[in-house]
Amino acid sequence: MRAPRSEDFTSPLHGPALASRVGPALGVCFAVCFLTGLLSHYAQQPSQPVPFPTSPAWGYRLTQGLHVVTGTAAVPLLLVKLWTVYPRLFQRPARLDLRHLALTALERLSVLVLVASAVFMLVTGLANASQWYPWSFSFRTTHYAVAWVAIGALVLHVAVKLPVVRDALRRPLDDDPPARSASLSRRGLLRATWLAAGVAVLATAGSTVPWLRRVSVLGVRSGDGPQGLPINTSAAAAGVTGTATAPGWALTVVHGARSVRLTRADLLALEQRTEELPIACVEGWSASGTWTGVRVRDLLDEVGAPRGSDVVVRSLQRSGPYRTTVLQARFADDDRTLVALALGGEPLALDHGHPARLIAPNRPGVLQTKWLDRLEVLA
Ligand SMILES: Nc1nc2c(c(=O)[nH]1)N[C@H]1C(S)=C(S)[C@@H](COP(=O)(O)O)O[C@H]1N2
Ligand SMILES: [Mo]
Repeated sequence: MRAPRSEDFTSPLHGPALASRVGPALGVCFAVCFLTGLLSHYAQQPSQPVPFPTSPAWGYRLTQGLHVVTGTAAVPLLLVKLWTVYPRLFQRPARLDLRHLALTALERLSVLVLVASAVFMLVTGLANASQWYPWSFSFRTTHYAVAWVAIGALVLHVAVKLPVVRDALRRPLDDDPPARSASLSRRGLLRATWLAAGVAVLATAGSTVPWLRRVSVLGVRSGDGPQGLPINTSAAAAGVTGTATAPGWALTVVHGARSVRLTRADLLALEQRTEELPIACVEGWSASGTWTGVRVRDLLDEVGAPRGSDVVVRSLQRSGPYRTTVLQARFADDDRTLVALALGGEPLALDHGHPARLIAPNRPGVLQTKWLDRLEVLA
């Protein structure tokens, strides 16, 4: 017995011919995933040097949908890519001088970092999209930090491999004689790869695209939930069933020494506005709703808050990362931003945030605070 060598892997499915055709598709998925991920991370920063735009209202819905769809499509692409190149792991260094050995070791290390970080990104991303958290670290911070490692290693990898890719793409796909016992041709594997990526896209895109819902077996919570809208955290899970249904509930709006307390009846007596706005969850699902309620700007006027003020939004929830959010001035001043009291013409369901919830255009779902308690204007 001896350890395998790269020459032992004779299948035409290994090597640059396929790697350089699957690689670019994988690179595009990673690039789209990285850019949309940066955007999503920035959108969730409480303080933003460059204010995040409030228009188009469906912008975050599109970019986060793309994020999850390209990440899912990357899974079969990465698996095939690894299959095409793994015999290189067994390649002996061509020469035994120190400089060559060091370069080989460096190249392998960079590939190791790339593969490990890419697998980490896809596994944590998919787990998060299916609401499974088998870890104790903060998902967003870690997923964001490792993204930089992955993209850095990817850029290096592309730069190093560009000549090999160019050379392989110049040759026809089936340039060498078919292997005697090959049960699958290069063309065959390539077709199967595009098909698998296409199926992955269809299976998740329905979380964003309503008419794809029926084929989206992997789409998480696409059509369910009361009032035709999915639920992420229920009132029971948030521990607010009691406080959210208490007859004494009132929304407090505070600006410095001035404050008002508005019961649901008080809020319903104010001018009501109706806006069509999506909930776009970071997990990739999104759905549009017709929301009716009071403009946040009208409430801020009640306590004399000037335009351009950030607002801290607090919910009745006592623990959990989403119980308070910062509503940046641009969102607070946007005419479409509401304290919603109704959804689809019916009073807001308890799980959608009764007695009142925040809804703003082009804002990550995780910041659309439910079960409101207070709005505090920041100085
Ligand atoms: N107070 C509070 N608000 C919250 C959450 C939460 O856990 N607590 N979850 C957020 C998330 S992650 C999403 S996607 C939306 C979902 O709103 P929906 O359940 O009405 O569809 O509510 C947001 N508002
Ligand atoms: Mo969410």
